[in-house]
Amino acid sequence: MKISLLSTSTFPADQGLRTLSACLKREGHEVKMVFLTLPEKDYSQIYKKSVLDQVDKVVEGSGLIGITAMSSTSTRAKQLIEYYQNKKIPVVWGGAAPTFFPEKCFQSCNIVAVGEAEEALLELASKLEKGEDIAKVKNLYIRINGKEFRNPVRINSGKRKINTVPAQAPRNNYLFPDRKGLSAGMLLLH
Ligand code: B12
Repeated sequence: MKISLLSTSTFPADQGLRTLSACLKREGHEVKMVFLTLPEKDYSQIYKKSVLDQVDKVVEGSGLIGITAMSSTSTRAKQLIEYYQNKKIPVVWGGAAPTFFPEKCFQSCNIVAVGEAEEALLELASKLEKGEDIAKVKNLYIRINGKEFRNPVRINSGKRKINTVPAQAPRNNYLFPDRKGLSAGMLLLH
C-alpha cells in the first residue's frame, strides 16, 4: 500500500518518522515522506494552498497518511488532518503531541497514535490494506462511524522486526516549501 508520512517539524530531523518509514518499507509498503518545515518564529502559521497542492501530488493514491507533530506544530498538523480527512483518506496523527495529549488530539483526528508506534503503524497499515477491522489496534485511539476506541499502549511483542536504521535517502523524501540550507535527506543526529 502507498503510505505518505508528513512532518510538520520546523527542522526535518524526525528520527521517529524516518524509522517508521523504514519499518513500513521493509514490510513492502511504498512510502513517501514529506517534510513541511515552516520557520519557528510563528507557530500559528499554516500551509499555503500552493504548498498543499505540491503535497497533493506526492500523496496521491495513498491508502494512509501519517502526520507527526509536537504540540508546537499542532496548528499546522490540524490543518493537514482536516484537509486529508475531508478527502476521505485515513489519517493517523503520531508523535510528541498525541503521546502527551491524546484526548486533545483525538478531538481533531480520527486515528491518534500514543507512544512508540513501529508495531502499531505496521499493524494499522496491514489491516487497512486487507480491509480488516482496525478498532482494537493497540497504541491507537480510533473513531469509526462516531464510535470511539481508546486502546492501551502495547508492550512490543518482538514478533515484528522493528529495529532499523531510519530512512535518510533523499529519494522519495520531499521538502516543501523550499527552505535554503535544509534538505529532506539530512540527518541531524550523527
Ligand atoms: C531530538 C529532539 C529535537 C530535535 C529534532 C526534532 C525533530 N523535528 O525531529 C530539535 C532539536 C530540532 C528539537 C526541537 C524542538 N523540540 Co524537541 N525533542 C527532541 C527529543 C530529545 C527526541 C525526539 C526523538 O527524535 N525521539 C526518538 C524518535 C525515534 O522517537 P519519536 O520522535 O518520539 O517518534 C516515535 C513516536 O513519537 C511515534 N511517532 C512519531 N511520529 C509519528 C508519526 C506517525 C504517523 C505515527 C503513527 C507515530 C509517530 O513513533 C515514533 C517511533 O517509535 C524529544 C524528547 C524525547 N525524549 O522524545 C524532544 C521533544 C520532542 N521536543 C520538544 C520540544 C518542546 C521542542 C521545541 C518546541 C523546543 C523549542 N522550545 O524550540 C523544538 C520544536 C521543533 C519543531 N517544532 O520542529 C518536546 C515536545 C513536547 C510536546 N508537548 O510536543 C520534547 C518531548 C521534549 C520535552 N520533554 O519537552 N527537538
